[in-house]
Amino acid sequence: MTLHLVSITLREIHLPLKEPFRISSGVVKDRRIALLELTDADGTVGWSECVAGEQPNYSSETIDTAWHAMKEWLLPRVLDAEIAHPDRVFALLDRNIRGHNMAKAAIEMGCWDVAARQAGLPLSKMLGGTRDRVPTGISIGIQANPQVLAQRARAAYAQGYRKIKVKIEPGSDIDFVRAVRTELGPSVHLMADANSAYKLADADHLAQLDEFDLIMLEQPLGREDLVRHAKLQQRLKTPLCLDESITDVERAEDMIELKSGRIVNIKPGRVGGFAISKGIHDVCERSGIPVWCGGMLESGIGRAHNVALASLPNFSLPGDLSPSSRYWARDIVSPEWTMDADGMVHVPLGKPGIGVDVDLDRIEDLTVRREVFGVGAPVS
Ligand code: OSB
Ligand code: MG
Repeated sequence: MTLHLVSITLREIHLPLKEPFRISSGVVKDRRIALLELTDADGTVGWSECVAGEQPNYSSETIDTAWHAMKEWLLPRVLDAEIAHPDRVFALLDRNIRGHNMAKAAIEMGCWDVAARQAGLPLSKMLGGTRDRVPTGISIGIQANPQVLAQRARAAYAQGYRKIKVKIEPGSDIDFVRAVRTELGPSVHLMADANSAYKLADADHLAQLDEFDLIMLEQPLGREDLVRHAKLQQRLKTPLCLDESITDVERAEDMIELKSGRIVNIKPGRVGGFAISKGIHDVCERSGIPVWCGGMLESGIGRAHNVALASLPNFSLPGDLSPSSRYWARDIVSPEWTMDADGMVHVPLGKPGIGVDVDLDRIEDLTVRREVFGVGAPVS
């Protein structure tokens, strides 16, 4: 099996969220999503999604920087190259190109879909997945007041979600989490995500969260702050989980060594794709650190990639994996992603690759920008 990509089409679609999603660093209403359609010399077509947002408020990347990085530096490296296995793609993209992990990941993950289809394997199996269902979780954005948040959380729990995550920021934190814990009772898996909104000087304030028995507190401090996260962890009972800080395998090793956190959120887009995600998964597994799959408000294509990754054995906590209807009036894949009565998403194991059909007509309707590279590209 060898990859030999002859054409990659980049499209930007606009997909309105059902409701705005607010985190400590910004709000998003309409997603601008870059999609990749990758064609191999043997005719196999794979799909992937770039998770970079419109604004650089989560990481430094945006859809526009990712588009630029793919067009100028990254796509030329994979087009017409003979690639023995998709686990080689990250190294090919990473040599002498710093950062741009979401752009690299989009290409790398598309290569995994192509390779899985060539091998006749579901993407989950291609990656080493062992589960056929994965538990869902919901990430609820910052709400106007604690009562509204508590009602949102109650409704989500009633729908079947196995984990409730609430976004927090200074001014919308302790009372908000208290209201949700009171509403849901003590046994529901509840957590909070601060997206780097605090400083180490807020340690005493954050320690007030300890009384709510959160399963974890995600990324309270800055993305480069592994040392300060370690100091904060010493002062909190609540386990810290790192998201933004874990950008590669070495950063996961540093977290473990420094005790900066006890759990890792793996987002394949943040770390440059599946090969590095698997590396982080393995390092954490050896150290007894649970991991779970984060989300970036993906369309049904990115969700397919996340579900496949979440089927690996050490993804032992529910991810930020919600059904299509939580985000969109209508998704761009069929069937849409749903959860069963137990709050589980089924891993599609019935066909090769991502396991859902891409609705090309709908994508064409939603497309606002399109560029073809390789075969079919305009002659310049
Ligand atoms: O920090 O996990 C995060 C969305 C955008 C940016 C950052 C984050 C999130 C989420 C979304 O929490 C989770 C989802 O996709 O449902
Ligand atoms: Mg997060």
